[in-house]
Order: sequence, then structure tokens, then C-alpha cells
Amino acid sequence: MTEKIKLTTTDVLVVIDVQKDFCSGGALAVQNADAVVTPINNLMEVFNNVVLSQDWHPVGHKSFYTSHENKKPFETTQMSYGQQILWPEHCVAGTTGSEFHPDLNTLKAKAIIRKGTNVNIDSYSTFFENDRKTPTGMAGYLRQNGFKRIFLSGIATEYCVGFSAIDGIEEGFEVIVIKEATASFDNEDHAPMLKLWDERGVAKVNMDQLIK
Ligand code: VGL
Ligand code: ZN
Repeated sequence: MTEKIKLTTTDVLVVIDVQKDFCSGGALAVQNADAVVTPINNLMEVFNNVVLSQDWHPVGHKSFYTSHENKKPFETTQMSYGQQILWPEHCVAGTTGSEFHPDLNTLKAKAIIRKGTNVNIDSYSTFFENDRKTPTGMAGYLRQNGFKRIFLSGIATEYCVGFSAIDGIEEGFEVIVIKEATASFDNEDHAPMLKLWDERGVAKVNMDQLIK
């Protein structure tokens, strides 16, 4: 997509998981994560509506490798809902690592949706937990406010931004990912996610295509 997009009051900027643990020095740092903060802060000036999400796990969350016997970080295990990557402990509710990046402007956020709060189920998407059934409340919030188009930003392309985009489409929204405002692990899950986005109709834009 290269044409200009005129933003309206039914557009919403959704900022996924811009938290210390995903940024440099964090427990699960994603390359270039810090670089999304300035673009996102700039986008906050352009959008009327902003929603933030936070990865927010209880101690002993089953997505942590430390919650399983004989597992190393980034190995996988079979959960009731399918395969689960086992992460280093990250974004434990209330810890320093779970806080937003200190430079992120959070003042314009109308709502903050927390996910991954169930000890037994991980949640990549900001809409549903990884069982693909349990809602986080995001879709209801967006719908009740009459929002039609979701502009996605944040961390990380392969997981939380990735599945949020897919589920946003599934929930009947138009979904547009803002390229400079997203960070990725750039691992083997990257290309398959971009392919899935194409198949499901997730659009990608540059910031300079957005006009107020
Ligand atoms: C995420 C792995 C584990 C993300 C969250 O925000 O993409 N990735 N938890
Ligand atoms: Zn997590």
C-alpha cells in the first residue's frame, strides 16, 4: 500500500507491549525495540484514540522455561492448546521489566489491556489468549467505541503484533501495521507471519502515508 490514508475519529492506534523486558537490557530483548518508541510517540500526536497493551504474566507462568523440568530458553513444549515456545521469565506483573519503556508517552492511552494473566495459557494476541478462544476484552472495547480501523505498532512482529493483526481481521476490523513503529525478533517465525498477514488481508504502511 503506498497511497495516503486520511485518519478519522474511528481509527485507533494500538500499541503492543512496549515494555522494558522487550527492550535493550530486558529479560527478552527484541532487536531495535527501543527504536519504536519515538515513532510511536509521534503517532500519538496524530491519532485521536490510543490503546496500549501489556504482557502481564503471573509468577510461574507456563510460558516460562523455568516452569518446566529440563527445558532451556526458546525450546518448545506441547500445551493443551498446541505448541508453546518457552521464554525466559519476562513481564512478570508489577516487576520493573513489566513497566512501559520509560520514554513511551502513555498519557494519551484511553485504555490499557493486559494479557497473559492466566498462569496456564500464554497470550500473544491482544484479542485472544493462545487457546484462540478466551477473549482479553480488546475486541469489545474497540467495538463499543465504534472503532473500525486498527493501526498496529509495537513488539514483536512474529508474536504479539503478528497474532493481534490476524485476530483483528478475524474480529471484523480493518488492520494496518505501521512498519517503522514495529520491532521484530527477526527469527524463523518472521517470514511465515508476513505471509499469513498477506493471506488474511493485513495491510502495511509507512508513517508518511498517514495524514491527519
Ligand atoms: C511476546 C513472547 C512472549 C511479544 C510476549 O510481546 O511478542 N513474545 N511474550
Ligand atoms: Zn509473554
